[in-house]
Amino acid sequence: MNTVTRLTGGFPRRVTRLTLLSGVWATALTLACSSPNENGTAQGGAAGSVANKGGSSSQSGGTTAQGGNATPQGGANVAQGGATNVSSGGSTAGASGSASGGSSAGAGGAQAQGGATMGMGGSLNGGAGGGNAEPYPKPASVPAETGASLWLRYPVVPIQVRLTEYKAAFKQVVKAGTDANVDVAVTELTTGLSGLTGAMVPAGTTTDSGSVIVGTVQAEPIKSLPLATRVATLGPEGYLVETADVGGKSVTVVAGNTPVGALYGSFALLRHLQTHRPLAGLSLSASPRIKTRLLNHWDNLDRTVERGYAGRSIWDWSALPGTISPRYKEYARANASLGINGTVLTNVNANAQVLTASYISKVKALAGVFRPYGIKVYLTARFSAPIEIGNLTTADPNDAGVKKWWADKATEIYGQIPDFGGFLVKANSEGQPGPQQYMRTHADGANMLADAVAPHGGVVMWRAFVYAEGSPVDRIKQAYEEFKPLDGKFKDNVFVQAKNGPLDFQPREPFHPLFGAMPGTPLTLELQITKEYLGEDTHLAYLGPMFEEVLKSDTYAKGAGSTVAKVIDGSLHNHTLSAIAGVANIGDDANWTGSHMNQANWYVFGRMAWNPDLTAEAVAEEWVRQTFSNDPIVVAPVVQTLMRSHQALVDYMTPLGLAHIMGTDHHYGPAPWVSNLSRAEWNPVYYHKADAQGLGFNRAPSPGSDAVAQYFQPVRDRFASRATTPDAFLLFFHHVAWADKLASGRTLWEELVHRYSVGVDEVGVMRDSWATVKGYIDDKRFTDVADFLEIQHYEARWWRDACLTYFASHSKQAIPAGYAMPAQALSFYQGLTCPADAKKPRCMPVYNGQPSPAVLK
Ligand code: GCV
Repeated sequence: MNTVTRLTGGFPRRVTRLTLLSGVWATALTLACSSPNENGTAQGGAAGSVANKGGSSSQSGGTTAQGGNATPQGGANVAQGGATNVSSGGSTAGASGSASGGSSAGAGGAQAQGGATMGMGGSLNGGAGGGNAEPYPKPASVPAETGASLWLRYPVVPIQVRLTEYKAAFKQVVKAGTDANVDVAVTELTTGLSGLTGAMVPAGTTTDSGSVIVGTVQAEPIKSLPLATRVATLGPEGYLVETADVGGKSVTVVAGNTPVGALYGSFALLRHLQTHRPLAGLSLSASPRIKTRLLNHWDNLDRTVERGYAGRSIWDWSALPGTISPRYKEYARANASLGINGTVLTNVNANAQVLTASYISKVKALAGVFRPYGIKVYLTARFSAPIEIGNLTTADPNDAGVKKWWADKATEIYGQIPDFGGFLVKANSEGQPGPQQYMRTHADGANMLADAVAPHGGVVMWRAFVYAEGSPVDRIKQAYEEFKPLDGKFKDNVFVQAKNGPLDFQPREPFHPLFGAMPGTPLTLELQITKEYLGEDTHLAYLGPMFEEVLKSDTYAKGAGSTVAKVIDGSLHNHTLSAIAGVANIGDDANWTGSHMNQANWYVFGRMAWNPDLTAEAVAEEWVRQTFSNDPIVVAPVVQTLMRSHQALVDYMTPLGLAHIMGTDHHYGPAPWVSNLSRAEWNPVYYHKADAQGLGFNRAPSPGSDAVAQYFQPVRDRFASRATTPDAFLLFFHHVAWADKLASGRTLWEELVHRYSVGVDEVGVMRDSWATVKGYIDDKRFTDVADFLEIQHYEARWWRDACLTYFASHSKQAIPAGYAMPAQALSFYQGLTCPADAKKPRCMPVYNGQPSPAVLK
């Protein structure tokens, strides 16, 4: 029995825990119109480009190609994404999406001809944007960085032509309007422009040439400019950034319909400059597709963080409200730079204490820091709070006293925090209390809370991550079975929040069948930025490709093109509300996220929350340029490393649709053999179902669990048939015989060995690729990343060898010729007990020998 005692504000409770997860998933585009392959959309381009580097990478490139038409398909999709961004007037990402999208497929070709570094740089006009051929000087020395500045570093532009251009254009910042958001915009612009130009760019009051005018269209001089009418079409959070003539003076205008729009425009301009784009033809405009863009912190009041790998919670509750850590403002800046406009401060495994008066005053203090950055605070609501802190005897949502208690509580909160966002609720899941304890439904519970916050303009986000006690036929069916019948029964200010996949945050899962299936309810997509099942802080796995996969998945709810992105942005079913949430990976570590590379996952969540059409590769590129360097010699290998990293991890952890085979509770290392936990669906053996015949969970129609019936056609039929299920999800939906042939021509057993082996070797390629940037970025961050890649390489081999020795005990087959033998016997891996630190359960014995090559020929 796997149990954890959660101490949440004085209410210790034993909570049953899942220790297995599953996951596999494929793009809707793949589902809709192409033959299956293991590689996601963006992976294709990256794999293709890497394959051309030769050496060990050619193994994986070859593998990718064998997996199907990944490279051309990926390239095409990336290019499509870029085109969309440009036409929607996207800012830097829009522009770079176009550039790198086009180059993604092309990058491989360029590199095949030996232009490895410039392949990507060339696509971006010499790496500095806009046709600048001036090479980046190799830095003589680079000062150490902790990573604390994230992507908001603003080093002086090191190429003269661009520096000269920027210096001429940016001499002062002038405010148009009087709101706090605009004040912040001025501060951000003066800070950023001063850093980038190496000259003081102050705030000014009179409009001279070289001014940046930032503000709203209601304020002069923006109000009288011709561009003001175009801003009006961009919605409340949209922005337009262009050069203009004001009274004969050449200026740059950053205009929003609202102050927060102006703030977002300021960050868009800074992003443009941080990525060294030219100013000629400057025209950045965008507005968010999704209205509510939230981080969800799983932070406890004692400053532990559930599934946190970056130190303690940044919320220093005991010091609040008197002491305001400078980190709160830095946090708000970083989020605002991405367009994140809300944060749920507390864990969904909630503690009612946060709803008491003393905590509300602390929350109020945080809200005060965040407000100028356009960020609202939300809290998790523990359903039993009326009992725990309200002295009631029931939390029954139909009870008049309970209703009044919540209504009064909402009034109390809004009295302190008028722009409070609302409540996020995990109910009747993993031991959390909920309405079902009173024979009420999720809708009854959500609506009661919705009534409480509605008079104040608040919302309720009710999570669909539920699974019942007992041993169900198939756990992944439960959320749909519980929530689909409730469609149309929720109040107007309720969201139902579903994870990207139907199981849990696995390395790869098919999209959640609830997306598209509840037309009468706005659905929130919950992504996990913190990498609970993806190597936590240590393993490099850039989640952009995974996020892109789910957002582009076609549910077919209203025919082809009914993507998950269109479900959650409200456009598919005409909802006014729309939301997306990312479970934060933030803690009090100096670098915020436990590893430098994990910052990219915070970044890409925010950017895709703003525009779900952005491509993972475009976002990776802008992040690398801002975080490390614009020099193509850095940009190309690091972007490629990011882009291949997720697929590499899937391959060495859970290839071909395997899921939830991680170690009990910590979810870090391999443990596919675990079978002794008290609930069936806590055990890895429940998910992979390895036996003498084969491997995989049969979710096809009877005798399978028929989970596929929860999908719309043609997705349902595609997953129901062994022949049409993409390799990426094969074992998620089918029990496949060991000797069955896959699209590659290999048997299942051979393909499993191959995938696991390629995954290991890919990490070797990533490590070697990173080594090439030494001397081009600071040694501190270089070494931090290099050290983690070294660990990841060994641990990938651990995963491979542990899983293959275990599965071989069922398949009774030997490792085929051409692949390395596992380093140890199965009993060795089963006998490993990892160090006491449950957050980093690393096993020193696995750091022996040579992790790669695993593919020997
Ligand atoms: C917050 C999984 C995680 C839990 C998490 C839960 C959830 O089970 O392991 O830590 O709890 O998902 O999303 O509610």
